[in-house]
Amino acid sequence: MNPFEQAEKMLQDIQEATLNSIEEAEQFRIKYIGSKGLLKDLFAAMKDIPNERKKDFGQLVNQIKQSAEAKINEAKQANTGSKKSKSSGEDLTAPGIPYEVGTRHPLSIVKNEMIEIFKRLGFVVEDGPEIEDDWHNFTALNLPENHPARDMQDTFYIDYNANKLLRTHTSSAQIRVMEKQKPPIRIITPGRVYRNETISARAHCTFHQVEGLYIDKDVSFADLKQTLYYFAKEMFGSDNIRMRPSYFPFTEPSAEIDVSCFICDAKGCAVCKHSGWVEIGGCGMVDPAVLTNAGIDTEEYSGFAFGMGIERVTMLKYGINDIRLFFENDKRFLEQFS
Ligand code: 2U9
Repeated sequence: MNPFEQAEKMLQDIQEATLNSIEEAEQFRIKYIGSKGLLKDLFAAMKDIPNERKKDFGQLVNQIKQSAEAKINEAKQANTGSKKSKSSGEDLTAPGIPYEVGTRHPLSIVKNEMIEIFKRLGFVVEDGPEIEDDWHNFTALNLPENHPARDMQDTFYIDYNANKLLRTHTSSAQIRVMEKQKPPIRIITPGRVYRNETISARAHCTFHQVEGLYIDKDVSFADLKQTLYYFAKEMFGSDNIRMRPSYFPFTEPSAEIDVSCFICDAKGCAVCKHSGWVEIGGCGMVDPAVLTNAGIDTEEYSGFAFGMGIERVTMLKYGINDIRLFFENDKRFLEQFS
């Protein structure tokens, strides 16, 4: 066959071809117009065509190319759209199933917010073990054995004789920092704590705290108040706090911290029990006995400390009325914090 005959035959083959799938159309494309396809051979044959017939031959080759392309497009159109793929039986045009993106737990959101606020004041995050010993959880914090204040924090003992218990506050982590680091110390210890409490809407046997500790020369109660004032303003947008005298074994003087009710603007509501104030934690000047226990010279240094429950802060901020919701992993609850 001369090149003209070859070209005529190819055109006829192309026009008569039936392509039943995308895969067949692709094979067809490779065979005819692919980089090593038959059409390339025809173009190469052009050099052997006499000059006076080159134009006709060129037109024929172009016609072949256009016919092949049209055939491929036709097959593609006929085999896409809502048609099912023959190979898998899947509808390839069906919309995808979106990935479910998880959300941060509300306690993590609020914990991180609290950390950011205290970081802006120069506090550094520290951590400690959840399984503690008697010294770090109690004795060093001015709670010697048989001290009645130990009853305030019903303790889970892992092994009483082996001196292993679950920490009842993150203050134990702060004792560990004081033992290894000289002042100035400006730390917060966010973390999980455990207390043997009956579970109810207001109390749980495990919860989370952010405790803070600042030890340096000339640290005063005014510094403590200003720190908490800044926190309340950043966290709740409330620019008014008050301190009520209280008692903690590890601080003297001690106080409970109230913030003016940001829900009702202190006019009185269910959250503040119509008092205009909500309690957010406790605080005080570190008892000199605690500083001495941790090897810090009380002639040179003083410090303040504070503690807040993350659950309580979260409940206040989002108007949540049952602490158990935090531990049930109910998606309907958790998804509201996305
Ligand atoms: C050191 C010395 C003193 C931390 C403090 C409180 C007062 C307090 C409660 C708030 C709500 C516990 O989670 S809660 O139930 N905490 O009232 N915490 S002073 O005092 C320290 C800490 C570490 C070395």
